[in-house]
Amino acid sequence: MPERTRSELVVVSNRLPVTRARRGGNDDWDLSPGGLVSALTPVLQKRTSTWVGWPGPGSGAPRRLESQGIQLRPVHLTRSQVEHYYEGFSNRTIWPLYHDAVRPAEYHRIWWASYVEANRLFATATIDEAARGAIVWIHDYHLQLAPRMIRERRPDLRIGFFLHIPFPPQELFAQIPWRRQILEGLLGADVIGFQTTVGARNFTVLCRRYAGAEGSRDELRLHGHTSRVAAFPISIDTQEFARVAATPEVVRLAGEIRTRLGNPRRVLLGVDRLDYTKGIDLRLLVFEELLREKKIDPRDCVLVQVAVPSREQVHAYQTLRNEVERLVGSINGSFGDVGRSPVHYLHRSFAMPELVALYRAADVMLVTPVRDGMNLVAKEYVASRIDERGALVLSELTGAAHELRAALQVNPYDVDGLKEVFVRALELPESEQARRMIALRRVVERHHVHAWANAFLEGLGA
Ligand code: ADQ
Repeated sequence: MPERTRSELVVVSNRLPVTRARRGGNDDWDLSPGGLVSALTPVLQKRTSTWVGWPGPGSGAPRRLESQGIQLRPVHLTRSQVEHYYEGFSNRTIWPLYHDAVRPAEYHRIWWASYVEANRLFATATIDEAARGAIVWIHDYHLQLAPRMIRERRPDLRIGFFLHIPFPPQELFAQIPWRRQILEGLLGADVIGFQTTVGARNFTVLCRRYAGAEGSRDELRLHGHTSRVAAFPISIDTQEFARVAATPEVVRLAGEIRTRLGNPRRVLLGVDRLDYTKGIDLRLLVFEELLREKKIDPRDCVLVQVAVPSREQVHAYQTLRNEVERLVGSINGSFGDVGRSPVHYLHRSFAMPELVALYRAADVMLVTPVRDGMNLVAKEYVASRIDERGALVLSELTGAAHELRAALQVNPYDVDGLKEVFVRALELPESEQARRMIALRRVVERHHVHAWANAFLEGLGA
């Protein structure tokens, strides 16, 4: 292996944030835009640093990469590891279970074995990259065993772990046949961060019960090692959203979107990864019922639903896609007319300025997950509404609801409650829109993603 400098900071996530770009007949790798990348780039560029992660299926990434002064260390996974560790244990066991088991979690020993094996691969790559006394920041549910695996071989490192999704209560977590190993894996970290205090509390209760850990609510001890447990609610690059929202291009595009929709009186918007936790189907059912009961007039009200393709190899996601597309078809078939559709469904990814233009074009933003660690879309909508207009309908079952108190909050399982709040949002007087939006904007202005990253790293002693 060529000589290289080991890193003072190593970030580890399942996915390496890169996309392949072909330039002049050569393959180049760019850092993909996104909240985590924009939050961490300034921190990473301040010192020698490496990002460890899987470059994605069949990407053919070389052993080492570099982009914008950050070293990238690809972890290559076999087809079987992708199937068992990633699609299996991560996305069919942990993901549904941690989201209130809204789909049944499946337990297979072969998936677990692969999860252990893959965590070891990430741990080994991290150990290889980290300088003596370095800071290691591990992200998310795919890598819950890595903190302990790393600590066992490198006690000199400061290890942080942040979970982006909810951490479930005892009644659910207790199902996992390997629950003790997962808790012990996480307790290898010095700082363990969650999106909410509820998640942090669930974790401490479980560690005492199933891992034999001792300590208080925010400090746990196991085998002579102490971990700090706390909530670090993630946020967005608020300034960047506000800057993009003010550009003439986005203002023009927002106007153009409304024109292309036929200048309806009201535009409702949903923007989600196509995931069964996001409540897209519930939202469509409520919209359909309101149309049927003539509480919404399809001639002056349009719903735009943007759904980014996600985890398409997993059966539950294929079923969800079919269901969403069936509902869209049924609503448009029943309530549309020639040249006029009540629902505009876009199954693809958008560049950030286009997304911000959609946020600016929407009178009502619908964020209705049945469970969500945080939900950045809600925060992005608020940050983009520099005009202090628009209404945010927000599920109580998101992490964001803990902070965005001035949103129109709703229990997504309560169909009548949802119907009421949709109608209320559509008719919200401008003065109330402004009052609420000003309060919401204050939250995201004060608490942005840079503050989040700094708080976590300070907690780690960086
Ligand atoms: P996700 O489940 O992916 O994240 P979310 O927080 O809403 O959910 O983030 C989605 C991101 O994708 C947003 O930044 C959004 O702008 C972007 N996006 C959505 N639709 C898009 C489209 N069509 N084109 C381009 N971009 C699109 C997980 C957890 C969340 C937690 C985050 C961060 O499930 O609860 O908030 O991590 O910790």
